[in-house]
Amino acid sequence: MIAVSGPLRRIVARWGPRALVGLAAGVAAVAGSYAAVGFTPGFVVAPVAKFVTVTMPDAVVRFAITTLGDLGDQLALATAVGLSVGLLGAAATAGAVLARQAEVPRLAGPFAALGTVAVAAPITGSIESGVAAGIGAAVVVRVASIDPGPETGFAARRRVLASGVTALGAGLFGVALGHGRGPGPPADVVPSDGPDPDQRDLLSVADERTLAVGGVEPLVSEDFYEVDINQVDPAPSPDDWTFEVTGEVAESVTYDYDDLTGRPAEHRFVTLRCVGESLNGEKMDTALWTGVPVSDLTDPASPDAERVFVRAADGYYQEFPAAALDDALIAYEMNGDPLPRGHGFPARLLVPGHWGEINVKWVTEIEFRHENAEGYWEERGWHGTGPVETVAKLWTVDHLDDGRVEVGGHAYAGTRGVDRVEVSTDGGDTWTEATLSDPLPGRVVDGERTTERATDAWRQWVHRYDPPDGSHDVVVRAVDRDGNLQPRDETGAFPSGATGWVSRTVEP
Ligand SMILES: Nc1nc2c(c(=O)[nH]1)N[C@H]1C(S)=C(S)[C@@H](COP(=O)(O)O)O[C@H]1N2
Ligand SMILES: [Mo]
Repeated sequence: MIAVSGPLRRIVARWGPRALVGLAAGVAAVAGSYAAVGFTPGFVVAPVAKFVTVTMPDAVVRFAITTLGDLGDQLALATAVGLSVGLLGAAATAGAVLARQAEVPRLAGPFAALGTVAVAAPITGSIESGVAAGIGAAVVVRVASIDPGPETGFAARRRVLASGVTALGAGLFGVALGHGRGPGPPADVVPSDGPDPDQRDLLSVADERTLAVGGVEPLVSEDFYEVDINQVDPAPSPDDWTFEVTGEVAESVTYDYDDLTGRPAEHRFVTLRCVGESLNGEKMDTALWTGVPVSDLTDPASPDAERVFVRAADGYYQEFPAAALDDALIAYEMNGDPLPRGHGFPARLLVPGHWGEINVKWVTEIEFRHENAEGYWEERGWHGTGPVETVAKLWTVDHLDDGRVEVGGHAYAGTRGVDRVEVSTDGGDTWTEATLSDPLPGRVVDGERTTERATDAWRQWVHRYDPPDGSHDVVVRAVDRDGNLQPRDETGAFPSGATGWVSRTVEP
């Protein structure tokens, strides 16, 4: 027990139950919003999470990205849920208190609802979400009849309990109802009959070229990482979505989803890697993407400028040299299916050989410009608009039955291509070439397979050796097709990508 005395005790007695009921109202309000719109930008937690990210000091965001990784995302989401509960709970309480001051205590519920809607609707931009939040709060306030003046003891406790149980019920109801809300998976929105023959063919070649190494993902990732500035992804409908070419152009041009998907398609394997990941991190993945060359869409506008400013439906923006778009793709399919929502449905940019951050998802506009500007991450101190560093990752160390040790991973060098991966099992004194998977096949353009060449995709590597007695250090490094050795200098991810050679101590 905490000993509370004097005036403090009176405050707690007077406001404690009210605060708890308010909290319960907040829970029910958030649950109501979720029940109405599901995990979409209309969910009240979405704008709150955005506010948290925007107001968080850059250093904290950087720490979350480089050190906490996915845990950072989960913490941010949990914080946003907590703040949303507090915010809506406060709004509901304010409404209820107002009802009492206006001497209409019976209207505490409706007043709490009004208070909640007045906050939830504008911040979400969704009447539906706001009204549902208001209903949730009103039900709790009604059940608790929070309103009558100071009250202590048993009655107050009963009210708090009743409101808690109601909030719990609302929470369960909200989760059950909201789960199926929001836009369905893109494959439901855009009819898809799975991979077409070209895509099937390319995917099966990737399958054949995948080395069987336990603990190393196949050449086409099974679980593609996601990095987003928001906790809740946008969900533009392909019916409303447009893509515009603007700025220093002879004439602006706008395309809709049908314009995009109606054009001759190109399929290519592309690896993406996030500049914020640690050296041996796992924010590096590969997929078969289908789309339209960006130049097919920008050429009709006759752009005449050196820089581009690219915008997206989630408020994200990036700025980089227009030349980086020379061989870029606007992709609308991934591994033969419509882009998953988390990867940018209806369409995203793929910029060959560049860090993930300029591969803008949910892309809506390319503006040509003469002046330089900073993108979302550059404003926060990062330098991630350039080409990727070369890296060989060490993703598995396995003691085989025959006594040998198997080490393996992926290597990626952007459009330079991986030429070889070298492994040392003595801490870097001597080096051996690892076995590499064959490069992924070149692109298919309008049904025709181009001659194979260095693709902008990773390769797998594996090395098996007889271990020395005792522990030893395995080190790996890649060499690109221009003959550049992976940089040895060790730097952290901030600001322009982690460098160094990955090493690991192997015990006998
Ligand atoms: N619209 C938008 N595009 C975006 C981002 C984003 O938050 N919003 N994140 C970028 C970053 S930092 C990376 S690393 C890649 C990740 O792409 P993925 O989530 O498909 O793996 O998308 C980039 N494109
Ligand atoms: Mo990234």
